[in-house]
Amino acid sequence: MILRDPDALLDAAREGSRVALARLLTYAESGGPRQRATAHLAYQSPPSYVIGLTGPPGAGKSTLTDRLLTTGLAVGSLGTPLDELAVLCVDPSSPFTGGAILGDRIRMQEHATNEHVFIRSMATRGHLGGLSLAVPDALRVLGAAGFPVALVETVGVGQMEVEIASAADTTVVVTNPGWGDAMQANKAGLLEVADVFVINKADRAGVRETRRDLEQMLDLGGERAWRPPVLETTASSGDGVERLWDVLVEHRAFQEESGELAQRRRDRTRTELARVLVVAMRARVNDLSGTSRYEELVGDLVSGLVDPYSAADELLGDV
Ligand SMILES: Nc1nc2c(ncn2[C@@H]2O[C@H](COP(=O)(O)OP(=O)(O)O)[C@@H](O)[C@H]2O)c(=O)[nH]1
Ligand SMILES: [Mg+2]
Repeated sequence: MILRDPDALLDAAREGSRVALARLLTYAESGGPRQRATAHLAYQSPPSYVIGLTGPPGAGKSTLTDRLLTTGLAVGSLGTPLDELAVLCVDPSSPFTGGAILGDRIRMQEHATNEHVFIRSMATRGHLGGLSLAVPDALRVLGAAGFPVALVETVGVGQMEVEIASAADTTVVVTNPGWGDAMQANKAGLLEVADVFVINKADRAGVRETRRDLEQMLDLGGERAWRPPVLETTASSGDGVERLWDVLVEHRAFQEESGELAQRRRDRTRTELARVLVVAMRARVNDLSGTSRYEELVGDLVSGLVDPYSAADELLGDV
């Protein structure tokens, strides 16, 4: 029997059905009444602890994520062994589930068949900004399904990617030796979201210069209770990955003890609600612009009987 009801699907997902979980995530992405019902359920459960990895294409995020899965499952989180981990691979630049995401799959192949790991890819569907609603919803679905920790890999370093990456509780910015060019454009944005910097491909030349650049940039950021550490990894061999995992656990503990996690989640919730409102308002505007009253007001505007602000006020009167 094929389940379609979000309630029943969530029960099945909690009992370990990956098929049910995958279907719920499809609902979360696709909009419509099922998306609403899924969100309604998902937001009633506590969220996963979300670790985001972001950085330019080719930086080694997928390879690193693959290593983190192994380490995370073995070492666990804050003294609690992890029975399962989820990964969301997000590619805002790709309209299809092709290219980069296929690469992610291959990079994480070792875990693709591991029953303790769930990997899901998301690419831009439909309207721009769709992902910035769909990713938080998908993460909540993972939380509701019972994953204590989820990893999110986001391609790119632009504002949009950074926005998605900031849906995480801990954000790792993955760089490489000679990182400067790729990230110059959005240095400030990256500095703002990074909790941890990783210089991956530390087996290559130029690590020292890159570290110096990053530390200088962090110096300019001033005093903070948590200064993002700059770590070095070689994801392809696994060097430095255990240290990275330890730092992720430390950052989580820091945030939980300082109250920063609760604050941060609240701030994020504020932003997410505003985004949902914008989408709802846009739909309302679309509806309004199809009414006869709208056309009448357009006529009045053309004739100079009304100004556009008063017309908008009138149209919005019953919002
Ligand atoms: N030399 C070296 N190559 C790496 C390292 N990590 C990843 N790579 C390679 O870099 C390429 C891109 O890696 P990938 O994980 O797909 O990067 P992503 O696009 O950021 O997800 C692959 O060919 C990897 O094998 C590393 O630490 N050192
Ligand atoms: Mg990748």
